Amino acid sequence: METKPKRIILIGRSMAGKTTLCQYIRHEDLKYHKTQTVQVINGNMIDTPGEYLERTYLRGALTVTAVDADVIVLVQQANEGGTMFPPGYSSTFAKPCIGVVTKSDLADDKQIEDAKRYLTAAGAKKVFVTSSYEGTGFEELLEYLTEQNWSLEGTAE
Ligand SMILES: Nc1nc2c(ncn2[C@@H]2O[C@H](COP(=O)(O)OP(=O)(O)O)[C@@H](O)[C@H]2O)c(=O)[nH]1
Ligand SMILES: [Mg+2]
Repeated sequence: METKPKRIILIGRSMAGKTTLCQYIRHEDLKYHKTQTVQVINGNMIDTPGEYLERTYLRGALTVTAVDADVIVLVQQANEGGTMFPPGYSSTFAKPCIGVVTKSDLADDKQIEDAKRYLTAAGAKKVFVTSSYEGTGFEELLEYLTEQNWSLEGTAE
């Protein structure tokens, strides 16, 4: 089975948990060593500074950084109580786009539902709910990222 490395770019505001998410996935990679698929992810995650999203004049930098990516991951903290992602934001990239809700351990059900809704409105085709502290939600996320055919379901262009 041949897997082409997929480049994954994480976008989200400062403190949303992007770097922790990257680290967690790298750590999982050691655990799931037997599957080469997760290894494909390792080393191919592009973390981005929150300022790129928060400052309008820097948003162009995200578009440029994302040119090399295969999938866009919008990262939303579960208990943010708002979002930096405008509706339809994913259309900026014309790439497959998914959402990750982080820090579910800090949020109640309603907050998690709101966070999911923000990501869906931003254009995420699928949303995963995770906690890097509790280690929850990663199996589904990793499975999705390592599917052979997910690039086929991305935005048509
Ligand atoms: N409770 C909780 N805190 C988290 C989680 N993930 C990250 N954090 C904390 O949130 C803060 C910001 O995380 P970081 O990964 O640096 O965010 P970044 O700015 O998006 O890269 C740090 O203090 C982390 O320890 C999580 O799943 N649960
Ligand atoms: Mg960071």
